[in-house]
Amino acid sequence: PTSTHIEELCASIFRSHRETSQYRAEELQALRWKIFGREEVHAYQNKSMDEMWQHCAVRLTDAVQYVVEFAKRIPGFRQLGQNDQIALLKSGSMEVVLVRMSRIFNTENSTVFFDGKFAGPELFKSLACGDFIASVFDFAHSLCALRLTEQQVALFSALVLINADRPCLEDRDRVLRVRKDVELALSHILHRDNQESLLHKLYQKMTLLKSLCTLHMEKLRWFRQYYPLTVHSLFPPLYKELFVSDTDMHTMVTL
Ligand code: 4D8
Repeated sequence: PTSTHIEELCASIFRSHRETSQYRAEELQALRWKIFGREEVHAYQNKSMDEMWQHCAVRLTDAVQYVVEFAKRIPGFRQLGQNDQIALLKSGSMEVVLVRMSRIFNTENSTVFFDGKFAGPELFKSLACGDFIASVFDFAHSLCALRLTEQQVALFSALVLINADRPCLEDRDRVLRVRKDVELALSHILHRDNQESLLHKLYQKMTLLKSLCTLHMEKLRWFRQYYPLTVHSLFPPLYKELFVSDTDMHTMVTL
């Protein structure tokens, strides 16, 4: 690929990211003063475990939908086979949500924008997975510490999604070809920004993301043991298709 080709790819992925991220950086900055008060936090903490899980599943699915839209706009993604598009989203969409969380994370008080205000980890107490929530917040801290630009976040997100090592891919070579271009695009902007040392750190973050998503799946399996009907009847179809292994793909195939 020529350097204009790579420049165009950078611009295109950046545009896709901008058009599919719910909030702009300036908007978020202006929202920082909105923090849940004690009473509000208690109301979340006093929800029953299944009620809070369902609530979070709905919020998470909302965020995932924007990531699906982002994926569709990555040059080359739609040209992959349907099954490979689904396989990439199954393993990568949660990871990109967690990357996006760092845009919306306030490191000064360890809070994240959730349900209209900023919330600390204690708000999620009734999920009964404190270790998972703590790891997610730690990850947000560590990603924020890299101080990525929006363009770097965009290309990193694309790289997280287009991963030829994901299980169940039919045409791995094709995914690899798309990935090579995204890698070139990321190296290109890191070179331009004089931040080549970031590349290695970003690859380390991908390892962390993978373990966080494994933990999410473990927590979900655990929850489902106790509340199979909540998952079956009340969780959003897209959430189930992505994260519950024995669910058919009905929503996903209409991508
Ligand atoms: O832009 O869509 O408004 C988190 C979810 C973020 C999970 C969302 C969440 C986000 C993960 C709800 C529950 C990150 C934004 C809001 C909702 C990502 C935790 C907090 C999006 C960025 C912040 C702001 C719980 C949005 C990790 C795990 C899920 C379970 C079902 C138990």
